[in-house]
Amino acid sequence: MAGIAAWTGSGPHARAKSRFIYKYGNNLPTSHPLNRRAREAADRIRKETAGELDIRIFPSNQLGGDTGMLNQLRAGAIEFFTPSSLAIATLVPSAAINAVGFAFRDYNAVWAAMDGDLGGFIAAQIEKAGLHMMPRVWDNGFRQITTSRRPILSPADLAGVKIRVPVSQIPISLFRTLGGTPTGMQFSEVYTALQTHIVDGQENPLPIIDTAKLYEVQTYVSQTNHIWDGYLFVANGAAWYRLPKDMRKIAESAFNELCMAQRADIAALNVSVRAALSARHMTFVDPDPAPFKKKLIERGFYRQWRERFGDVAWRHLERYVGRLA
Ligand code: X2X
Repeated sequence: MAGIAAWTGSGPHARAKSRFIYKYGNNLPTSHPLNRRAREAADRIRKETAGELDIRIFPSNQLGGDTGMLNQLRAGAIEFFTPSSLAIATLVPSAAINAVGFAFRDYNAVWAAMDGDLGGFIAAQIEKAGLHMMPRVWDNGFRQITTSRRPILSPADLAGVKIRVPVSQIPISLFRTLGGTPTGMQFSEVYTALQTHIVDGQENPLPIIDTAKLYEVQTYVSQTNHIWDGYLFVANGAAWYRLPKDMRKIAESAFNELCMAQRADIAALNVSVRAALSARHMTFVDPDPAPFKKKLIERGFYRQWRERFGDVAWRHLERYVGRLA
């Protein structure tokens, strides 16, 4: 970590002698709302604790890829990390229950679930793994497919398409079932892999396609909305409970409030980014989700994942999205 400067520390209390200096790593560029709002939260926490809790942000995979950061979080080498639902699944499989393909249709259902029993279920699973999750889940977004050669309009178009997905079982299973050729890869490798055509495409929400400049190396966007993905604000359990109670309260309320602002940022971007990316010469298509879902049902995707997640997790999900298969 030598030579890496945190993206923080310019506030009025930055030079106060802090009792707790905690590191927070993530995989996104500083221009993404997750980082902008997390920085506001860290500034506010520093101020409200009179500089005693100083959270230093390391964005853009400075501390390594998701797998590395998850290991560092468990070991206590970093105190905070925001894995996406897909990334946390490598450690807490049931925490990715919201990432079942084509489960959520819109944000009303997403936030009802994540701020309700489904989110509570996920938080409890994470706590059991020795970590602690802030109650509010931040927005990554609905994932969309980008490609370089041709747009994806139906599952048949995925045949022979090498598509990068996060290192996680569920998106690998999803794209394999749909007939594509998925490759699990850390986000830190994605831009170069697309640029050098190691893969033909990838899938991510529009705000990431924009802030990570994937439009420079991709041509088509297929708005499949195939997975709704969140960012879980997770702390190392021991490090979290080491903080005095009043400090935890300050931190949790700052994270929760700035999370709501971050969700609003993403909602605004969901409206504006399509035009911005079109202006950068990306071509958008809006496939009908029905044939994708049909193929998943026919090939037993939901049956298989129901078994893997277990009935309890599955019931929590179906309460918000209806019967899946
Ligand atoms: O790796 C990705 O594609 C990203 C940035 O969306 C996640 O964090 C899962």
